[in-house]
Amino acid sequence: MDCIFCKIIAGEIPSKKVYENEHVLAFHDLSPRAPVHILVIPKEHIASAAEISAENSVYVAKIFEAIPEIAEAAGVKEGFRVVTNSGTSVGQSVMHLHFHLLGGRAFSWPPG
Ligand code: DGP
Repeated sequence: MDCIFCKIIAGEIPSKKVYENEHVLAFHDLSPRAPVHILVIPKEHIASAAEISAENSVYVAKIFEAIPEIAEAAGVKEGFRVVTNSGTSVGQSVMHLHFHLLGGRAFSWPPG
């Protein structure tokens, strides 16, 4: 499968890893939008949030279990944003489910 994030999981493309367990990998975003910008992804290929189901939702649970630890290690546990883009119309560019963990600056709400 021609998926950049599957290749990162397989170690075929380098990444700056910050966290890994059986289900989850987290690494620094290549084009950071904030002082802290980490991508948290499932180790199984799930195309987007629109493809989450009862069969694969354990990966989502494991991701959100890991996020407090990742945020603490990044120094932003007191305030961070988690966002996922699902679909090209809202900006998804890599078709492997990923949660952006952003912090280290102020963010507007609602997002633009
Ligand atoms: P999105 O636009 O929501 O699909 O976010 C995809 C993010 O992935 C974007 O912020 C840039 C990042 N990205 C794309 N390719 C790579 C890569 O090869 N390595 C890393 N670390 N990040 C990547």
